[in-house]
Amino acid sequence: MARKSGVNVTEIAGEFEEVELGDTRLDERLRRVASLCAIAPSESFPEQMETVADREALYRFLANSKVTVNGVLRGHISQTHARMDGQSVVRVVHDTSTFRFLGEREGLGAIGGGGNGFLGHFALAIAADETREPLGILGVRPYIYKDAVAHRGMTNSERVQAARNKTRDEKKSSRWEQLAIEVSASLPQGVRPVHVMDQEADDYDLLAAMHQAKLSYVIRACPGRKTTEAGLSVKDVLAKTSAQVFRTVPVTPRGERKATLSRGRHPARQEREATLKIRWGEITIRRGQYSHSDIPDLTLSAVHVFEPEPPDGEEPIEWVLFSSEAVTTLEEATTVVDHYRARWIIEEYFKALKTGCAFETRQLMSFDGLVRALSIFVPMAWRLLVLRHLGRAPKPRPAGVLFDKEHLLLLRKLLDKRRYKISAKPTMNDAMLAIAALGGHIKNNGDPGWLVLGRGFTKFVEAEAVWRLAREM
Ligand SMILES: [Mn+2]
Repeated sequence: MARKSGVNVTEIAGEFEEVELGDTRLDERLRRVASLCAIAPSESFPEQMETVADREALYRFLANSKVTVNGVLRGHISQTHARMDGQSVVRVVHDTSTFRFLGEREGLGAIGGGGNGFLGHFALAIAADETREPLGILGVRPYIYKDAVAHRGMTNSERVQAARNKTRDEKKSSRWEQLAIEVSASLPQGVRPVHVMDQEADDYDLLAAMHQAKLSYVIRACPGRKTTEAGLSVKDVLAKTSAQVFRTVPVTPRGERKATLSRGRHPARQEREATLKIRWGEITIRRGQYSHSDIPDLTLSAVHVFEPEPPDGEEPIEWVLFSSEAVTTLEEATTVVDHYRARWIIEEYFKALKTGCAFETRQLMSFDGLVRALSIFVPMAWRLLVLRHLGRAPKPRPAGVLFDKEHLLLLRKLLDKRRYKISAKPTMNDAMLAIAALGGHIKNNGDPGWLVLGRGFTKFVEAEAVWRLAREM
């Protein structure tokens, strides 16, 4: 059932082919446990492992100190590089997510909002064209907040001082440029990465490090940030240039619950069409008093997208984006905005990992074990993401992008029993809905969520494995 290129919906083995954990038996064990996990990504380990021997092998694997995130992901990263074939620019979206676990586990740290867990900093490759196809994960850095413990009992000013005394490399925020530098260095020849980061990365030292490493980036910035022009913020400087009508965009509604959960960062809003304007220019920012950077100031491009006339009582849409790219025309400014618009896909990826692969329900008793398990789920979550992403693309794509003829035949047979009909020339959307239907999704209920899609996918992959077995006999 292999396809010539790209992605095949039920095959994960290729993502683990090139692993090198320093022990061939360990490599083989990884392939075995990964293939079992892939059959049912959302199920618990005891359910995924068919035999007692497999279960023991899995737990031994997850307890082995030779098993590292980079080692396990080697194959997936190299497949991700292969999927960049023929592309001159690739977006690399970076972000951090929190993984929360119930109960006492060894080595976890306190995380925001209460409870224990760890953080994972990720880099996800996304095609730079309008398909925005997720190509795979390029790097993962799991870490724990150690400051919470180290700073216990300190006064506020002692805490500030402790933070200032850290070198750039010791600072948590350096993970952004470190991963960007590392990921860029290993990309195939001729592929230029544009690194995309949210406002957490608007930090002088980080921007300076990106410049020194000559990396391309689009980073969301604080509109009120000071510039070298006396008393003028980034927004003030840009306000001196004339704005053009940009786009009309639908704004999705946001409830009170989300507003409360985000502590005001994402206020509640009504559904509306927002008319946006755009302007751009060059701005210069200066390093702060406690900066570790040896560059005194930085000149970069800034693009301002804003809603000049928001409805009464609604927060206006506003983005300021910093970029290394030259921006002198509307087209160039639009390119910067479009790079940033691909950022939300990493948020979807985190949902695929947490809900689609049920990562936070894993019953492993230590940070190290959980991190090893995470690395096995990284390629699986990516595959679920691709399925949902292509299934929801505004321009319908044929199901053949991800499914071969036999897959579709099997899907038809499985759904016949439920009197669910798939069109003769199915699109990716038809195929995604069909997979979700196996998980109990009802077509009229709109796009399937991660839970139901993960469940349907589990059933499909299981059925495919049985079918293949039956044909071999
Ligand atoms: Mn973030």
